[in-house]
Amino acid sequence: MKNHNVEVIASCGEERLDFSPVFNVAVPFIDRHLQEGRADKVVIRTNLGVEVTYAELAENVNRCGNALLGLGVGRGERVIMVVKDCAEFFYCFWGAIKAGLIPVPVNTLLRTKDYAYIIADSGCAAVVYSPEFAAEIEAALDQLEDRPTHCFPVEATGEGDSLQRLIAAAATDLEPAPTTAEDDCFWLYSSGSTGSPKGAVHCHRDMVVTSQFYGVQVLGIKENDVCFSAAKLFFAYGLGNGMTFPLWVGASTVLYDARPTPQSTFETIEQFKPTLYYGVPTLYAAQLQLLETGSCDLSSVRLCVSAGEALPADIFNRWHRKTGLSILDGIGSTELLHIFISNRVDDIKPGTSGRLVPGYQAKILNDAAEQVTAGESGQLWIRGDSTARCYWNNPEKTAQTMVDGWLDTGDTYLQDQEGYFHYCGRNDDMLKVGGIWCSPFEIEAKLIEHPKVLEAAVVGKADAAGLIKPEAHIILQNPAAADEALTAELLAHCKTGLAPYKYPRWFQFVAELPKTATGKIQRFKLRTKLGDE
Ligand code: 3UK
Repeated sequence: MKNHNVEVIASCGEERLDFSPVFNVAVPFIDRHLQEGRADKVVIRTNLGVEVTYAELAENVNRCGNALLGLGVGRGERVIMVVKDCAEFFYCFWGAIKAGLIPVPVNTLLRTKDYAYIIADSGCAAVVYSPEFAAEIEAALDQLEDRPTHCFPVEATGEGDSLQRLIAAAATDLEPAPTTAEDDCFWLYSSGSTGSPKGAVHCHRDMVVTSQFYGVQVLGIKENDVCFSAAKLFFAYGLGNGMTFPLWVGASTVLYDARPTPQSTFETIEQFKPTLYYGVPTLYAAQLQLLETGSCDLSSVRLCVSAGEALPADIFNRWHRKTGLSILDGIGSTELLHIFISNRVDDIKPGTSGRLVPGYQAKILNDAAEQVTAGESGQLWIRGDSTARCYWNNPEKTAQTMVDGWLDTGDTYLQDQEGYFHYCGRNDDMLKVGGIWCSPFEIEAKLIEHPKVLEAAVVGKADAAGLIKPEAHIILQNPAAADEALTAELLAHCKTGLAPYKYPRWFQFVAELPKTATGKIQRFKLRTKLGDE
């Protein structure tokens, strides 16, 4: 087989991927399209009016790889990307990969202390950021003892370096680094329950696996599809939806550079007419609310996808009634890179995550580590070829989570008699809010900073649509001070230091918190069960 080639081999209805011994994943995802005659096809359209063809994409990927190499970033070194959804995200991500460097896209909604942690933990050689995030990034860099050598924005505001200037000045030809399918390729940080993010290390093979097994086999994505992901590229979910799946089949993608609102998402759909639309449950719920009073022409869309947290059956049904469209709910994770259990266009059971995606195996274990029988719940473990190799710099967490090729998802699931998987909650205290991780410890720490707060416990509570939001239980220094003004004060306090989705939506002032004999807060005792309200 030629270098940098991957073949999809089908036999007996099952598919297998065969990688050439020298394999750089930028070749099949970027360069292949020029050989296959797509040079002039537009691959990226953005809300700012930018249009990029496959030929321009390939050239800018080369330029960007050369620019990074020219700065002295070496093979295997990390490039942190705090970049909004825009064409340069593609150039930087694929340019780094083609040059043998490791891009690390990071959540753009984080705050200074998270960035300081991730930059230090990754030991990165460069940090590239959209100017919108300059204040948080520069504050993070100021906190560090060892500042990475190269830190620059995508677009320059003044004189200095910028990704755009470096790209413009760089050479247009770049040989792909001679990597293999098992070599480290890119990382994604996932939040941990103690608040410290963990870098999941993915190899060159992983994006091929998710694109072929979920993108092609489950979504049936084809060259004429137009993708629009409201979930951003820095999430593993958005990265597949809005970038790797369309690039795998020579399709196109629509990028929206700001925070998605129900309104802006509908406008983007009407303007760019995507065929595949990807959202998260909170957004579908908000869009449904908007459809009560307004309307949106969704006629271009053939299929909607939801992930990040469980999609309540009620939202599926209302969306279907209102738009005639199905939403495929599927569960994915940063560690497995994309969705591994999913509903199918012709096989949907609302309120469940569906069945296994081809290429993945599942087991559900009870507390004695034995497989449970149908209908019984337990811990969900998954095996598949897109699993991260390890967590960077964290052998303990790696050994706990990745065992004999199996990955502990941290979720409780049951499989019913018909084979559908039902989500039953997390095994830890972590919350998913709008599809994004929230650590209760982090929110509690913020609350305790406030001089009037003695103790705090944060748990997830379902709102009217059945979606989880943080609820704070608070013991005050002076219990008599509890009133609406204080609630407003605490809310404002949380909104200043926490990522925007993390503030508590409810405040309960209590006299005591349930604790174990060793003083650990028993958050499970504070949780209102789904469906109680
Ligand atoms: C939860 C779900 C119920 C679950 C992701 C699609 O969410 C993604 O990755 P993360 O690492 O979080 C993983 C965890 O989120 N979850 C995700 N989807 C669902 N729970 N139903 C769902 N449909 O706790 C899981 O362990 O942020 C989603 C594709 C790629 C992804 N990385």
